[in-house]
Amino acid sequence: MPLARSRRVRASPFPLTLPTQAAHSMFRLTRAPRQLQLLRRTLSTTPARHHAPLTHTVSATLPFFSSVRVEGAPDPAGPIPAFRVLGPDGALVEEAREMAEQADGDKLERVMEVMTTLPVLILNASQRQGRLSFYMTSYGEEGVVVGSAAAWENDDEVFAQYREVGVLLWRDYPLSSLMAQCFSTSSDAATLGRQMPVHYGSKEHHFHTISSPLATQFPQAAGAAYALKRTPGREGSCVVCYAGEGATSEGDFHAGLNMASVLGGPLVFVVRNNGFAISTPTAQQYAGDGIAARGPGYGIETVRVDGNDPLAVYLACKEARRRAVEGEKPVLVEAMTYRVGHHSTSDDSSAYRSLSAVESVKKLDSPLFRLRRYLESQSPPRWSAERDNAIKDSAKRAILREFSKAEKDKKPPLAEMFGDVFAPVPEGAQREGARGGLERPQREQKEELKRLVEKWGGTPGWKKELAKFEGGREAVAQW
Ligand SMILES: Cc1ncc(C[n+]2csc(CCOP(=O)(O)OP(=O)(O)O)c2C)c(N)n1
Ligand SMILES: [Mg+2]
Repeated sequence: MPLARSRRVRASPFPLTLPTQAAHSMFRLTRAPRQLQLLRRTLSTTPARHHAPLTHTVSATLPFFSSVRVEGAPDPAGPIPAFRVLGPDGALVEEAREMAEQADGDKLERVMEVMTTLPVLILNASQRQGRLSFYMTSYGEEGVVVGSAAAWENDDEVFAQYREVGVLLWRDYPLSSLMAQCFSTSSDAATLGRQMPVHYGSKEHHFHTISSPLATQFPQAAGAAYALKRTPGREGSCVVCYAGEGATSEGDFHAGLNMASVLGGPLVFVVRNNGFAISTPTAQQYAGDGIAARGPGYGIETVRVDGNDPLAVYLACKEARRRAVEGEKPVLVEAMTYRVGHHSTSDDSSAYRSLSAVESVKKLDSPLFRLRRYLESQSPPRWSAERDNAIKDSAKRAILREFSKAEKDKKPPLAEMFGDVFAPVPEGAQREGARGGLERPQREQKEELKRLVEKWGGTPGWKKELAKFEGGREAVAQW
């Protein structure tokens, strides 16, 4: 058997097998106070906040438990249900009608617009492999990313993982900045051309620069929420922390959640459970009931949502944010979705999952299709084929225009590659062994780069690449 075949695992397109009945019953809503009640979860574990062991419930038997209890679910001790408002065919779940109709229609149209733009951006960026060194897509996860983005205020502080460019699009981050980051040009204001593509950051858009090491955003977000709580004038703001389910296997996830629950501060954790961490399927990532089951362990209010239902994501995140801000505490949202695209442009997922499973999710469960159908069914219709095409056309034109511009822009001088890593060496401390020692690794790296440029800089491939940097090869020679 060829290696690729033997490594292939059966993908579980779980959006199709979510405990929908349970989800529907959980959110059978009639009055607003009841809606809020139903998002509240009680646990079979001890109360989240108790002060003395004597307040524990006692039992004469050994009360082992292996699940959390969800009030309102048909089987309170069964799998945690996911909140759903729109079915895979886009039809409104009758029991959720009242809640769905509270959502602002204009906002949902904007969600649809941004969700429609996202794949156009992805397609045009990822297809240019070779011209763009690397890219990561959000195919299949548009509902989680844009549905949640719509629930935040524009000055909420976002700590993202890397697949959440839709949040920036929602906040009108200019395409020119986006391209400058992906092409590492001199106009890349946040990372000055030193970061890998898709590591966006923008102070103006309250979007903290993405870090490659997974899960570092959890403790950072916990700290930011604590800071927000202590900052006069920022009352009412919230921190949002996005991550994939794979990142939650890192120690930082646990440290971050514990810090957040103990220190407090308004914070919503959104975990995109898309079934994979590169090639590792969730079955090899955890043995419990996903990520939602962990929230109660940290005393954190939690909700699971059908991530392919943009409207449910929006409603759940809006409510999560309200609870986080009013309670000055963290709330966890687990969104069940599916990574339709490859992990990145460096990945070929056919090596570890069946392409037919991917195709069936694409056909049977698209977040774009669900919301589009819902908006088309409104009276008067809030969406149409013409509008869909017009948005795709204008997005494509704008993206290609910015793409061509960024491609021609110069990259910063090569010497700047080493800037901001070490503190500036103080005057008179150049000697090795003194504080000047800090400079040594930087100097060694520069010398190595200079040596390589001198050796290979004249070859056609290197020549072409070096010409893209301000000052080119000559700037290196002057070091
Ligand atoms: C600490 C650390 N370990 C490993 C990696 C390599 N890596 C990059 S993305 C990724 C998978 C993450 O999966 P998940 O959190 O589920 O996010 P998804 O890609 O599915 O959106 C891994 C293992 C890394 N960047 N950082
Ligand atoms: Mg994942």
